[in-house]
Amino acid sequence: MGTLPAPDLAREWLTTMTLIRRFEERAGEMYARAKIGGFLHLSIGEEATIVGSARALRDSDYLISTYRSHGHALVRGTPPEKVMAELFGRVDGCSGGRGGSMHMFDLANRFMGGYGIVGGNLPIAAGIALASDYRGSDEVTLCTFGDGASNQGTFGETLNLAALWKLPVVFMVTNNQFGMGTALRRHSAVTDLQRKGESLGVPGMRCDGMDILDTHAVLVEAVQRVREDRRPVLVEAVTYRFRGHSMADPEQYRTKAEVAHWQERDPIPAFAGLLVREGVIDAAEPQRIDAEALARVDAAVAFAEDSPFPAPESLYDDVYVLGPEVRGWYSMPTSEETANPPYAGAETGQSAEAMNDEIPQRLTHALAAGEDSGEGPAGDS
Ligand SMILES: Cc1ncc(C[n+]2csc(CCOP(=O)(O)OP(=O)(O)O)c2C)c(N)n1
Ligand SMILES: [Mg+2]
Repeated sequence: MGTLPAPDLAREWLTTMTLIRRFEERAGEMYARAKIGGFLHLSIGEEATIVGSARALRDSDYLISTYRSHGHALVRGTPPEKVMAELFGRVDGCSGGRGGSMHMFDLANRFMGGYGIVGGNLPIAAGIALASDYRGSDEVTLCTFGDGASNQGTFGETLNLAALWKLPVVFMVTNNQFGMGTALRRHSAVTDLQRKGESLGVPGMRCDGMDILDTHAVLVEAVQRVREDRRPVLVEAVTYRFRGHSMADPEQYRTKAEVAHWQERDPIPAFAGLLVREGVIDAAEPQRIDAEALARVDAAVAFAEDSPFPAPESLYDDVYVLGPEVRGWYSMPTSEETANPPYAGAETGQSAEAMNDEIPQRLTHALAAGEDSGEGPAGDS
């Protein structure tokens, strides 16, 4: 267990964990009321892992996460209003309402997303770290992913390359005991996840992800090692998600008793109780912090409700990179650039205008003919 931080910091950690918890509870309610579409993955129970690790970073460091990343956006400083508006698919969301729950993004706060592909963020983290070194900075990238993702090909490929190229990445596997409905011991031959990078040249560390002090202490050490040595490490944070994998999860793979057992270690009351016992805060403060969190979440919902949906004619904005440096058949105009398409379809012999007009038309026809892949919460995400 780590040592207590200065009182202001300790209060901030408790405040942020409480905000994430209340925000996610409300997001779950809003999903049930159909205010939020697509999928919704909550990290309730994992707040100490999120806040303890992120607070080991400098503002100039990068954080990259998975589809379970509302808390990661909040801990990096994205306003709750913008996170809630993103969940609602509104234009004022942190990804302009185009990403939704799985694709939070906030470049200004160096939160690099939010990815729906399990393990998809690991190679991106290596790229960010390579860019940091290329620019000669001492920035570190913290890349979080799940226990299930540690079985992905990208895990081995990325850790190998990161070790070989000496990239400054802290890989943090958030071991919440399950990949969807499959328990760790049923999906991974090696359950001591901190050891999974050893053969790839990436040393391992472990923290108690239910304990913010331990998580923070271990991550401070990991970040410092990576910053100074410019070599990756792998940290396993042992935690538990109290809710289902996503909102559509009957949870037949675990018992209520098991969930209740882990809930006894709920990181928020545990830390609040410690701060009261140690005299850092008075006994009434956790309740005040909680009331403030609820008020902030109320404001976030009101903001999201008031924000408009993106305009239909902006559908093709920000889909493809346009410009003379990226030439290809896939270039299509955004609404601002329709007047002056930068593309010249030299390879196909087709004019830029013809290509650029054709693609949206084809999509529109396909949608009208019902050729889209359908919608709704079915599927396995
Ligand atoms: C490449 C890929 N395969 C499968 C899926 C479907 N899928 C979504 S989440 C998930 C489980 C991942 O578990 P874990 O890495 O432990 O993260 P957790 O959900 O527990 O945070 C799976 C298999 C996907 N999104 N991407
Ligand atoms: Mg998991």
